Amino acid sequence: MPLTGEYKPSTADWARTQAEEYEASQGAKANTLRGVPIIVLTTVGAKSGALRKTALMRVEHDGRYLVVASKGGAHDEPKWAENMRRHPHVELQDGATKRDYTARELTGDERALWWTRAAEVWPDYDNYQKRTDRQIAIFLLEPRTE
Ligand code: F42
Repeated sequence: MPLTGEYKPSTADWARTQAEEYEASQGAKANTLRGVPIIVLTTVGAKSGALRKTALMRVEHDGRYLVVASKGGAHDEPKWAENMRRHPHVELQDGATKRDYTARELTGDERALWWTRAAEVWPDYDNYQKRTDRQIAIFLLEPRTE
């Protein structure tokens, strides 16, 4: 069941532009960052209840996706992370395909396994973690059946 609601654009111009161009072109344009594929995540705003669309690196394994709340190693966490804690039903667009997923924050061994997978795709994640005292949250997105 797709998410419904008013879309509220991100205040980060570069990221907003990439997310909107990617979605409008069915993933045919604006689909990489430094040559590495991205996806677009849609979350429901924790405060606004609006739809928020966020370009993120594509980390996929067996039909499940990982999203990394790095924000370049900033000390403040990206807002979309709290959106997902409040509203775990999210949408993810990978190329022309958009599906519904349930987000689950990872800890322990599961977190370590998926962090390794993420750093294989985007090695800078390790550098981002060195820049901040906060443990960068990561979320596993598992396909919703209903
Ligand atoms: N960011 C990452 O964290 N990880 C990545 O792997 C990543 C890859 C990537 C690839 C391409 C690209 O173009 C951007 C990429 N980014 C990546 C950046 C990402 O797209 C986001 O810009 C970044 O993570 C920051 O996310 P953010 O949710 O903090 O966005 C800010 C800029 C924003 O839009 N803020 C809004 C605003 O109005 O200030 C609020 C957004 C929001 O969700 N608001 C909540 C609501 O209810 O609507 C309330 C939030 C609150 O509590 O105030």
